Amino acid sequence: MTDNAASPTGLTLLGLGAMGTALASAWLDSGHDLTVWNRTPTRAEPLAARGATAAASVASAVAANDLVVLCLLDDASVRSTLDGVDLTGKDLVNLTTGTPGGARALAEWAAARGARFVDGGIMAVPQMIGVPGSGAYVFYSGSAAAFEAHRDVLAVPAGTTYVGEDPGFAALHDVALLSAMTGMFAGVTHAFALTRKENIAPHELAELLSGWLTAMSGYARGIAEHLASGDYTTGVTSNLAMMAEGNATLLATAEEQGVSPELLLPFMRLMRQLVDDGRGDEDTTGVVDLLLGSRV
Ligand code: FVH
Repeated sequence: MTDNAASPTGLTLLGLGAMGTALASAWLDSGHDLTVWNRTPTRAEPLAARGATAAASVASAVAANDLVVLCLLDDASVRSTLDGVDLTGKDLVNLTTGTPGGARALAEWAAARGARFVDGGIMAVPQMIGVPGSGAYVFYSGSAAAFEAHRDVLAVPAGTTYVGEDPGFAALHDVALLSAMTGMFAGVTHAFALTRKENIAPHELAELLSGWLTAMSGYARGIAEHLASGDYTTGVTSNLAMMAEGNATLLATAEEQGVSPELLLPFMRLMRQLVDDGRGDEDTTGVVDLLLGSRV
């Protein structure tokens, strides 16, 4: 839920790419006193015309407010942008996408400079920012005190989901969801390849895929139940033995249609390994353990 009714307060935003500009726009729309800086200064001009203060340097932008939000390309650009700038007493909220380890290192780097650090993982594209009901939200982790101090301001462009004091957790949640999305993209891509040469309209297939993937979305909750209980056989309706046989049909169909199975094979091999280990009565939860090299 966005909260465009938050009391207007001042903040600084470093980085005015596609996402940074969308964030800036939401804060301006809600009446916040916004100072912006961007490496390429012309990107600040449209925002300045709408009331933002365009700072001439990173140092003056940071000095303008206690809350400093960063939305840059990567961790390296965050460090190089803030290099040599006085961060004493500042609250840094880093919305730049990075790894959990990178966020933890940045938190230490910020603490050594007297700043509190909150990392964020944006679960949205720019078009969803500042749009009530769009479903946009941001995972936050790191300093709970800093997050609480700025929760209302941070809730203006997108919903907020705080996932813990570990500064790496926002990135870890972000990447976990993006990784699942990548697997879904792979499956959808394979499905379109299977039907591409036939008289099957892409839009029709898209509707069918959308409905089917929505219907299958409970899969994640089933895995969670098994991981929580340690019993991978409870409530299994489609077991591995059956699915592994079904995989042979998927692969044979790919061959008939002249489609490479390369997007499917890695997962199918791990399913087969579990069946060969005598675990055909389970579902795919055991693949989690195979990926980790052991059962946690
Ligand atoms: N756009 C999206 O759909 C995704 C949604 C999820 C979150 N990501 C992450 O958000 C970060 C910013 O993404 P963006 O879309 O704003 O990216 P760009 O439009 O490419 O803008 C990049 C900004 O970073 C500045 N920049 C790049 N390198 C440096 C540097 N070495 N020093 C200082 N600033 C730098 C760049 O400045 P300029 O090119 O205009 O001078 C832009 O302001 C990102 O982590 C996504 O993964 C977006």
